[in-house]
Amino acid sequence: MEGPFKYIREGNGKVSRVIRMGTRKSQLARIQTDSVASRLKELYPDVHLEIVAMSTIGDKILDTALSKIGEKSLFTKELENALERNEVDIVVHSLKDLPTSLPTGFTIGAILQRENPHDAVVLHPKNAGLTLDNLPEKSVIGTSSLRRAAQLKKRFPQLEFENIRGNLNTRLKKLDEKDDYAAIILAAAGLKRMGWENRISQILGPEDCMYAVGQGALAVEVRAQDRDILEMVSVLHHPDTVLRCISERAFLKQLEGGCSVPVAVHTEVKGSMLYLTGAVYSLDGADCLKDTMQTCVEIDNKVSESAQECVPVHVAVTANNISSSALDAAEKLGMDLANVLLNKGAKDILTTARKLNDAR
Ligand code: DPM
Repeated sequence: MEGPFKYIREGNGKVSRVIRMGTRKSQLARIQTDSVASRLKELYPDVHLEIVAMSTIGDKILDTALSKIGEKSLFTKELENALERNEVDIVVHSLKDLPTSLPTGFTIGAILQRENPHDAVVLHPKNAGLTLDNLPEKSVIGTSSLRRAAQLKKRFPQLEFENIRGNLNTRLKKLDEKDDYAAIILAAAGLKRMGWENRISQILGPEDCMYAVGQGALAVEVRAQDRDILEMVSVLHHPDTVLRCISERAFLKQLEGGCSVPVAVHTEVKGSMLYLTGAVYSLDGADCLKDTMQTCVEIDNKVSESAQECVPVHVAVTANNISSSALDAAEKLGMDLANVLLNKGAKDILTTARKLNDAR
């Protein structure tokens, strides 16, 4: 039992490899990590999974809007340090929290089937039965997402928008126990994973609010050189989700946007076609550039050889078990759509939004 791997002798005398999974300490992060752990356990009954919990900058700074902290890998840095030091082998994230480029040495080895990617309205109990359309004028909606605020300000000008921070538990508590917010906006996927689906009073469709790049999908981050672990987690890839998310991430990357810019997307796979709608907004939503493009992502059987030296990576995702021509097409779709919007002035809209946000 040589090498960098840790092994354990089980009660029955059998020796199993130990796979350590790093997670943030928040309840959502734990639930997400546990769900990937149980998938892995089903697929590989012989591996011994260990869960290592740690806090990140994003968990520690609770009073500042995410978009203002300015730390790029807010929720990921401590976990990546642990990966690098071989203290953990796998880290589970919400894909939307992972930057479009990862530091050297890391890659996304799996993207799991996407949950509902849309945003949801959670009402203060006193407003039960109402919707964003008929809440009283000047009702305060809590969100610190520039993307949500920009789209909803334009669509519902009679409402007011204010920041709300903290993990999901904190936010729901702030909503229910105080009278500061009439409603808050959260990702439906997070609410569902927490078992709070019953708090969703309205799902926002694309005409109201398009979602964030990668929203609703879980991602497994691993060491790029760790071929064993990469191969092990690659079976978790959900091909349609991977193609959609690669196009979304390529769109964001080409725009040079991060997690703190008002950029939104909507994707669909229909047959062999991948459709991507992408948009950029000014902070008040008044300026908006939006377009839709599509490409063919027919899954051929030419999957890239995993034994080859140079493993292709698409916006930090390694997916050797998915047709490389489909991955290339998805990535190109995102870049092409971004270039269309950049030609119409997207850069100016985003630069102004960033400056105004920093000055607040
Ligand atoms: C990112 C944003 C937010 C999270 C920005 C955005 C929401 C921040 C806020 C990049 N990450 O969406 O425009 O409301 O102040 C986050 C959540 C989930 C992953 C929670 C949520 C769970 C759902 C998922 C925070 N990251 O958005 O309600 O897996 O997509």
